[in-house]
Amino acid sequence: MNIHNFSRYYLIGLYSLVLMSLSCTTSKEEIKKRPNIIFIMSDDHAYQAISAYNNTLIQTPNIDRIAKEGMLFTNASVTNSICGPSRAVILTGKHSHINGKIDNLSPFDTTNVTFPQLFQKAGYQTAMFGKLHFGNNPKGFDKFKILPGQGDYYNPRFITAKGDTIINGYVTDITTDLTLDWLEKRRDTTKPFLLMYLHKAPHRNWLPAQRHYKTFTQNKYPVPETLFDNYNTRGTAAKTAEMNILNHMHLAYDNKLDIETINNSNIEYTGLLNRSLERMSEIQRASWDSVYEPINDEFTALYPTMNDSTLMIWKYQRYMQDYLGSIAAVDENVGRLLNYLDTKSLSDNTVIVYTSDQGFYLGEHGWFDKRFMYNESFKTPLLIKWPNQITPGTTETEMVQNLDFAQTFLEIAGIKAPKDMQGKSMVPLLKGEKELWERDAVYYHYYEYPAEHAVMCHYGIATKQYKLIHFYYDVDEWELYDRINDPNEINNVYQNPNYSNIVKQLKVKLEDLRRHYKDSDSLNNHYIQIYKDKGLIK
Ligand code: SGN
Ligand code: CA
Repeated sequence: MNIHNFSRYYLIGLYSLVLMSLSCTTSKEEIKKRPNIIFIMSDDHAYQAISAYNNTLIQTPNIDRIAKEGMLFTNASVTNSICGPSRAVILTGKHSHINGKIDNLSPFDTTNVTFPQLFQKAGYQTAMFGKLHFGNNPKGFDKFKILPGQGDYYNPRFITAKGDTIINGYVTDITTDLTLDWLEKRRDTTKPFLLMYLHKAPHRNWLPAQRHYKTFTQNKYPVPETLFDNYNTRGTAAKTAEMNILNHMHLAYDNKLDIETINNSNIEYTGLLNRSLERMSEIQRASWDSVYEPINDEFTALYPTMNDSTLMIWKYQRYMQDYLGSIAAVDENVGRLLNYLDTKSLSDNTVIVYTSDQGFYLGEHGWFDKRFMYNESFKTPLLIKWPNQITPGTTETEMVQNLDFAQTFLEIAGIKAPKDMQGKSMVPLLKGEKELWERDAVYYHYYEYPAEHAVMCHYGIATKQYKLIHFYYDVDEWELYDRINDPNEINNVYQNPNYSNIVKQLKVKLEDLRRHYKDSDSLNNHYIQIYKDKGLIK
């Protein structure tokens, strides 16, 4: 090589190096500018208990702030209304029958690809704090501290990559402390972050923070229209479900009474209540007793005069006091987080999502718990704030599902979503580009049966106007609800001749959806066989 050629090659080499390093810096800079995402999820938080949706039960000013500064979804739902499965759908962007986590009984299959893994690969910092309920540890997180299983309200144990640790205090406050500590001290500030901040509250058995005992136990709440529903116009599943406040809510475990003094048949649940309180320190317990013991005395005096109706109302009030009391701490802590982001000037480039792993019954149809495709358990709260993208104070009525989170977050972060994810990015809705959004029906499938609360297996389709449900195990029953004319879903009009054409059309649509999402009777049989193999059913 002559000197001339040498300097030419040398210059070309140098130029490429400069270009390469420039493009690296640019992409690092680009990555840094990507929005942070904070996914806040509570466990069993009914939309009815968020004042942005309904202000007759509780005021949640901090959660509401997310909608005030962003978007409130009034038609968000889950694909399978139960904890672990909902979380698996969220992380994988795939229906339960595809990701394999059909119920709370089996562990999550960690060979599934989850969106946090993709975020981590793309240069995001990732962290998870609070409740996961998977039966194993999450993949794709730089840092996690999660509760084992359901976790405890008081002085809870946390699982970390380095082993378990017990943290004294109240779970909702602790989950926030961990989150703020990570944001403030532990993350790599040169990278954008994805943070999953997951509350255990207000899951059963609804233990509030000490500071809320007094005020909430004195409150009286409006009684829902359908509290005394007798399920006459519904099928077998509604009649046989074991989640009626009068008949299935435990006076001791749920209503926190020392029931041994009242009714011996409930003794085992006194034990359960004691188990949920036994983690309390002496001071915590004394504070609990000072508020809850007088309630016990009051009930003991009232009990002989009570009939089914007065007992139902009494139990409903007790249920609401503790359930809403445990939400008060969630709202305060969401406020702590929002204020932190403001103070640190992080709010402008952070997307904040507030949702629940499913909806919940607050006495509608006489129920507590969830699992059904009926309204209160199917619908989930969803509030999203994305500064400079979402017009503040917008209400969105389009049907979105927990299935859509993965692709939504990936699109926001500019990461390519795998082709086999089954949701739809909500970005067009968030940006107000409704014309780019197309969806006229959503699919649902619940499996965990027989199990606590005895909700029969069912799948179904919901459009904005109708809901068609097929209960297919132990019974073969169809139900149709006119969501617009019968929002309380009191009248099953499946047999009504006026709706026969609708039934026909919806069945075709349902089969299309099942094909589209790759669900089928043979897959049902596969899961039924697994239950049989485990001895859960005969
Ligand atoms: C527990 C509750 C049930 C609840 C399931 C599932 N019973 O088993 O009432 O339906 O969790 O909830 S309890 O006696 O342990 O409180 S989920 O949100 O985790 O799916
Ligand atoms: Ca739940």
